[in-house]
Amino acid sequence: MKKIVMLMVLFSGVIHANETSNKVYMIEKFDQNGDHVVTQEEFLKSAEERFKTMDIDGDKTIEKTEFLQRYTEHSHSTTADSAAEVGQRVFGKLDENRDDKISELEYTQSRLKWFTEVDKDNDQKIELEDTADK
Ligand SMILES: [Ca+2]
Ligand SMILES: [Ca+2]
Ligand SMILES: [Ca+2]
Repeated sequence: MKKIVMLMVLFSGVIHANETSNKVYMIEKFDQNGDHVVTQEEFLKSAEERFKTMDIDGDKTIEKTEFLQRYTEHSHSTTADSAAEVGQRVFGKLDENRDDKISELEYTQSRLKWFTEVDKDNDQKIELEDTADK
């Protein structure tokens, strides 16, 4: 019985830590004017830039090869194999219509979904202390 409680505490701690680090990560990455708040506008702008970096041949779609190349370049995994594996999985999530290409719309939409998930109080801003957390 004690064990179960311990596990639950541990588990909820992990979830909470993940949420916070998700926000810290987003603010670090996407806050462009340095006010420690990421607005939806800032977020989408950086998504657009990121899309352009990944679209190597500039045809407004990210082909699977392009994605995997960029992904393995930027991945911190120790082996290229596992980076490619994770890349495949991430690609699958992004490619909603399964045509092995990520369109700008698919990319933006998945990014927006992420934004909405983190933006708990729904004010189109990611800040460290979302009002809904309190
Ligand atoms: Ca900002
Ligand atoms: Ca392309
Ligand atoms: Ca697609």
